[in-house]
Amino acid sequence: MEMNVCGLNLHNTVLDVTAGAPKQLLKEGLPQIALSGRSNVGKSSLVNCLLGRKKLARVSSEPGKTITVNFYLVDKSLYLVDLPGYGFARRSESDKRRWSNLTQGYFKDNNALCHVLHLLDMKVGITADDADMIAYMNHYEIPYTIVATKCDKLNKTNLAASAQKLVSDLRIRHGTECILFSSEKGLGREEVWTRIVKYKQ
Ligand SMILES: Nc1nc2c(ncn2[C@@H]2O[C@H](COP(=O)(O)OP(=O)(O)O)[C@@H](O)[C@H]2O)c(=O)[nH]1
Ligand SMILES: [Mg+2]
Repeated sequence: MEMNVCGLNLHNTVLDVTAGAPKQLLKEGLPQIALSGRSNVGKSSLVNCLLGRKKLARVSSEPGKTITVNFYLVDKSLYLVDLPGYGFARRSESDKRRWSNLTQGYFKDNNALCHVLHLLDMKVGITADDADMIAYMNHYEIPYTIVATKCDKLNKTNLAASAQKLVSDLRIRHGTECILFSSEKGLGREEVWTRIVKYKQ
């Protein structure tokens, strides 16, 4: 695993802040690239893959119980921000409220946010909750790129076409790019890093 990408030393990565309440959120200072998506889309796995660490972010087959925003400080130069996942029907009303408070609190007046990587599982497609999240980002003019996760599960020959089809969905902002990704295979890791470094400027 390459641990020096785009001039960043990935050995120098720490989970700097875990925010469970809006007042704990960082919204200024170093540039932030946020990761959003439904629970189980492969967000923690992507964080681990990008940072070259097996267990920095907790991967689970169970829906995440903790609703927190995790700020990973990368080589003292940027934050990768892991937003809480959404879309679990079994979540209680109070959990949903906590999710909304924290997520909306994060986006509101955030001077450090540069770009969002929105994860979609290409096999699952755009769920109703994804559509809400995307509509929110469209409305507030938050810039985003789609990352199609778990691409190792799909037929290689159709990947590019499936990605194109995904981002031509009218609910996604016109002209949005889609990066094919697999944490399992490391596919797309370099491309995601290239975008992160480009967008953090
Ligand atoms: N086949 C495959 N499975 C993956 C990949 N990324 C994550 N998963 C699996 O999907 C499940 C949820 O992953 P996790 O990273 O915890 O998702 P999160 O809830 O979005 O943080 C786990 O069982 C992972 O092993 C991938 O690239 N390929
Ligand atoms: Mg997770």
